[in-house]
Amino acid sequence: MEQNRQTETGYDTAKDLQPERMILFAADTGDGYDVQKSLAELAELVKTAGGVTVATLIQNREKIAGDLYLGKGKVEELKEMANELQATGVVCDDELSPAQLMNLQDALDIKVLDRTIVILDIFASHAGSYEGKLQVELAQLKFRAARLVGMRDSLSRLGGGIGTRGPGEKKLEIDRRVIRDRISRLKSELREVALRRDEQRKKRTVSRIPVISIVGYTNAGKSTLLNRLTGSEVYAEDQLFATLDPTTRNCKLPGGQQVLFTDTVGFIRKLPHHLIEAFRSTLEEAKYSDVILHVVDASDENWDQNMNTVYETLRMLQIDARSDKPVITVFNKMDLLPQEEKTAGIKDLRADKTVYLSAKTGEGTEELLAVIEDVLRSLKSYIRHTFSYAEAGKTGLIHKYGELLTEEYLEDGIFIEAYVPKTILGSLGLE
Ligand SMILES: Nc1nc2c(ncn2[C@@H]2O[C@H](COP(=O)(O)OP(=O)(O)OP(=O)(O)O)[C@@H](O)[C@H]2O)c(=O)[nH]1
Ligand SMILES: [Mg+2]
Repeated sequence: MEQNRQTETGYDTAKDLQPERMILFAADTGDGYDVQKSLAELAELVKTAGGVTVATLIQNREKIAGDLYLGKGKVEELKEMANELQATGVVCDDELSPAQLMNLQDALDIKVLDRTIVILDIFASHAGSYEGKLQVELAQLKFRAARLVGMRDSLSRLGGGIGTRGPGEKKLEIDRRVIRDRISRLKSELREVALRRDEQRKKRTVSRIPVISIVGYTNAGKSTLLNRLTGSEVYAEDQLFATLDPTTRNCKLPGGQQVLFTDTVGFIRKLPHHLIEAFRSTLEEAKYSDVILHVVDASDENWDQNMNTVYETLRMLQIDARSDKPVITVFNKMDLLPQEEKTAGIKDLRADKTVYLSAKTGEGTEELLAVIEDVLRSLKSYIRHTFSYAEAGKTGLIHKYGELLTEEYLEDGIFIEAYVPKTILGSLGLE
């Protein structure tokens, strides 16, 4: 898919540039964090942003250096590597401070980026909707404003993302005040979009069709699963953050019940703070759902860490998975696992239900649908009651929102056996 590419500095850069050759680097402070794996993920991010990784460099050190992030000797080594490999830039796996960024740029004399810039860059090029574009711009500006603190003439060195040229004279003219004004305009525009979305949500709530939100690490297969379940053709691609805009599709469960599935932006470790703030209303989709469908790529060797990241991000968004609403964890891409490894040791103790499937082949999706029906039923109460004929309105409610098992017209009233949503028990006088 041809994407409109608008990078950190606002230039359209997709067309004529050679892929940037990047060296990735990180410090290993021995805090138990797997730096090797994190760099592998960073390489995926760089690839998605249109660059190639030509080498990686890790330094073991107890503390991150405040001035250069790495030690002086290591920076020298990085410089030699860059010369040798004709690298056009370096990418740090952590977010660099403005001082680190400038000092490194001085020392290396090539483009210096970090994980946050790369992620912002990807979001910028993948944003499709009006809201998505506003959100990305807001995140970029807030990020830029934060980095402007204490900087004057070195601004031109903040050369934006992969494939991006320096900001140029025009950008230098943008001072903090302009940025601040633009930020408040964007915020008010976003508030309006969010209001409109709230209204849509309310309509959905009134219709009482259960909403199931699909969450998960980026590239876990969320959109592929949505397509599989609802027969739609949402963009799904082997790249990070393919989806940024929430998409809702409806689906009829085998038992006949209508449900809505919502697919949205994926999570990742170290999701930039400004992005979370800007994308809050998008990321919070899950808050307004009845059930959370957590998709995990079981073929990723970091599946358990990724799972934790998703739960942590949900917590950060104040979505208290499980205590609020049921969680169904879907271990996806089972087709990629060798037969003997299937399901062995792969589990999620935090989920209410677990399903193993392949969104690609479709194997296991019937079971998932059955589990969804089961879980939705657990959100309902079983009732057996005879309503007087004067209460016909109540039986109407049951027809509309419940799952009717028996209805008999007797002398003294209407006998009903049904599953009804717990939320309408009050209106039925049965609480
Ligand atoms: N082998 C295999 N590949 C899968 C399966 N499900 C998804 N994929 C592939 O995984 C990649 C990512 O799938 P998406 O559906 O775009 O993943 P996503 O979770 O929506 O990703 P983002 O929107 O980028 O966060 C695509 O290349 C899919 O074809 C599966 O069950 N088996
Ligand atoms: Mg997707």
